Amino acid sequence: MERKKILVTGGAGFIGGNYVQYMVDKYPQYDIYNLDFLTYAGDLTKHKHIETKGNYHFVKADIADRETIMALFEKEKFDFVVHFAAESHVDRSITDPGVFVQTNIVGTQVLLDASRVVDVTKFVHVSTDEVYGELDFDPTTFFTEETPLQPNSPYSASKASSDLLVRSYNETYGLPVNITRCSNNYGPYHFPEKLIPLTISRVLNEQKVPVYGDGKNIRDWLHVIDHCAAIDLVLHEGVNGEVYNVGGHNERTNLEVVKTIISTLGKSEDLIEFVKDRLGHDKRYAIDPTKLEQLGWKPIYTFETGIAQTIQWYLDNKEWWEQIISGEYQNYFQKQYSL
Ligand code: NAD
Ligand code: TDX
Repeated sequence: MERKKILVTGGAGFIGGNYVQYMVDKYPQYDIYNLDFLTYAGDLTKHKHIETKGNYHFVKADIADRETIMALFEKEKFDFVVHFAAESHVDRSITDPGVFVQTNIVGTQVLLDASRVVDVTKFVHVSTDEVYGELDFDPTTFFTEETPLQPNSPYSASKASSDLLVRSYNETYGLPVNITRCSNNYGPYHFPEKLIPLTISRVLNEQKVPVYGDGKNIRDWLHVIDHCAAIDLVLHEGVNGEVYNVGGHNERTNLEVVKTIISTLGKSEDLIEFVKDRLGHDKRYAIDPTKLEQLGWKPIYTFETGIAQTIQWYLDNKEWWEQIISGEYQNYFQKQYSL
């Protein structure tokens, strides 16, 4: 296979980090450039074992820093861009939306401009099912690629805006693009502000787990490695200009997820604490992945096998998440919850 230069933005975060490791291992003939600003969500310790491999490179930069990004693209002339970098947490977007506009919208536009200048052969924009808004509890309804965009949180509004910019660069300038819209991910290196790693880490420490509202909201869960494989497939086989939904039909209420973790760890459900609901809390997400399946994608994990693997990973990698929850995270947690 031909040598290629791939820029992965946000490769120090959860999904981008897993994707970088997946690509470095799978494609020794590709040079993988991880560009990340190392915000609170970025951490490079996860890449210690690939740093010595000749095909991994790291660049610290803000995607919204136009001058730096333009200079980097002109120097490296990337073949592919896979764009993960974003502010990703819905609760943070409710308390501080400004940085979501700056990173998710302005930052994406800077990357699109730079990609045009060097004629990248594919720009994959990693988006989310949250841009479609919410579904009601009718289990026969799903988000398809044709569902209208109706984002409800500042986070999802910023992602929908970036999706529209990506679409417009394809229509207007002919930049080759794909947009992927995945459901909720879980797996190794998930930052412990999100429901699954927050629950695992708190249950292991015998601390209360905050469940918003009545716990009946539904999310459609996918193991991060299945998401990485989907993005790899879209990068190589995706039809120019197309959107692909990614999901594995794993709908669970939040309460079911929390109870599964508690029982796997052999702890008491008394740890559950119902707290006030998230503002504008989307009721249900559920993905119809038919279009991606037709491209040849199939997930390897069920929710049961994936959550078991993930819980074991958090048991085996305590030092990674303990170092996170002992730092600045404490201030965030105190402000967000009063447990
Ligand atoms: P994350 O918060 O774990 O990681 C984001 C990464 O982006 C971090 O390493 C951070 O340092 C970096 N970053 C933030 N601002 C930056 C900037 N201005 N310049 C450069 N780097 C910056 O996020 P994640 O959960 O891994 O999500 C990655 C992408 O996948 C996001 O675009 C998100 O919208 C999308 N997504 C996430 C999920 C999910 O369940 N987590 C599902 C579907 C789609
Ligand atoms: O403490 C909590 N208690 C709780 O009940 C937290 C953090 C969450 N929740 C609920 C809210 C949601 O219904 O659990 C569900 C999942 O919450 P998050 O883990 O914050 O994920 P979500 O808001 O669904 O968004 C995630 O999936 C789509 C990612 O963070 C996004 O980046 C992605 O686009």
